[in-house]
Amino acid sequence: MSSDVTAFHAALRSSTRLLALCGAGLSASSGLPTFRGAGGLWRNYEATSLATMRAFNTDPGLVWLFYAYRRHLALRAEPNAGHFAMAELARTKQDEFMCLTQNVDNLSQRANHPLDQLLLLHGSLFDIKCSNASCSFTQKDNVDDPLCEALAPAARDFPPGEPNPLLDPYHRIKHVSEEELPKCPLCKTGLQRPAVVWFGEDLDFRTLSKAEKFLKDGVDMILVVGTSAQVYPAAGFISKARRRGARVVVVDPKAREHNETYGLQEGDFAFAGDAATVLPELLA
Ligand code: BJW
Repeated sequence: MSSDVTAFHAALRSSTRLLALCGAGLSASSGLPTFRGAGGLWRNYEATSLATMRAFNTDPGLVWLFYAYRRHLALRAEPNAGHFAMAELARTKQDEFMCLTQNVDNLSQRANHPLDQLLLLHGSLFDIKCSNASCSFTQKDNVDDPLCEALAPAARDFPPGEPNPLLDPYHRIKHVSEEELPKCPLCKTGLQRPAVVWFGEDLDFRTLSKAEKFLKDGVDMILVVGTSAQVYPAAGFISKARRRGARVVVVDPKAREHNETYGLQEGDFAFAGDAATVLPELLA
C-alpha cells in the first residue's frame, strides 16, 4: 500500500471507471460530528443508539431533538473543499463516475455534485416520511428549522465560546411529548420521521440497484473517503469493487491504522489526513 501522490495520479489517469464511498469524515471539516470515536456522543447517548426505530418508538421526542439538532447544524454548515473536489471529479468523469454517500447532510448536493452521480445510501436529514411503515407519505427537501415549535431548543445558535446547553448531558431538557410532534398528514396516525435509514431498515432498493449496476459495468478504482467502513451493506461495496478488479484508495486520518478493515493490499493507496485537504490535492 502506498501514500505516494505522484503514483496515485498515474493510477488515476489509467483508471476509466471510478466509484467513491463516502462517510461522515468527509463532512468533519465542515463541523459535523462523525458517528464513532470522538464526537460520536450526543448528550449521553451514542449517536448510533438513537438511529433506530426502537429508539424512536421508545422516545420519539428525544430522537427528534437529536435530528433537529443535526438538521440545524447541517443547514448552518458549508460544504468543504473535499465535497467540491468530489463534485468536480463527477463532472470530469461523467458516466464513468458514481459516488455512494452514507451522509445525510446535503453538503455534497450543496457543493453542486451532479445528482445523477450521487447515490444517497442512508437517505437525507431533509426528507420526511411517515413512521407508519404501511403509509406512503414522503416529503422532499423540508428545511424547516426547527421542524416544529417543540424542537426549537435543538435549533438554537450560540455565540462562539458559549456552550450549547443541549449538548451538556447534565443540563435537563424539557421532554418533548408525542403530542407535540408533527403527525403524518396522509394517514393522520403515524408520526413524521426523518427519511434516513436506521439500523435494521432496508436501504432503498432502487438506490442499491443503481450502485450494483455501476459495479457490474466495471470499476477500476474505489475511493473510500471518511468512513470507518463498519456499516453494511455500504461497507460491502469496498470488497465488491475489489472483486471487480478495482484498486482501493482510502482517505481518512485512520487510513493506515485501520488498513485491515479496508482490506488494503499491494497496489492500493492510503492517505492519512483530512478529506478536505487531501481530496483537492489528489483530484487536482
Ligand atoms: C475523517 C475526518 C476527516 C474523521 N477527513 N475522514 C453484515 C454483517 C453484519 C451486520 C450487518 C450486515 N449487513 C447488515 C447488517 C446490520 C447493520 C450493520 O451494518 N451493522 C453493523 C454495525 C455491523 N446494517 C443495517 O442495519 C442496514 N440495513 C440493512 O442491512 O438492512 C437489511 C437488514 C435488515 C435487518 C437485519 C439485517 C439486515 C442499515 C444501516 C443504516 C445505518 N444508518 C446510520 C444512521 C443514518 C441516519 C443518521 O445519519 O442518523 O448511518 S448509522 C451511521 O453509520 C450512519 C452512517 O452513515 C453510518 C456509517 O458511519 P460512517 O460514515 O462510516 O461514520 P463513522 O463515524 O463510523 O466513521 C467516520 C470516519 O471518518 C472515521 O474513519 C474517521 O477516522 C474519519 N474521519 N475526521 C476524513 N477530517
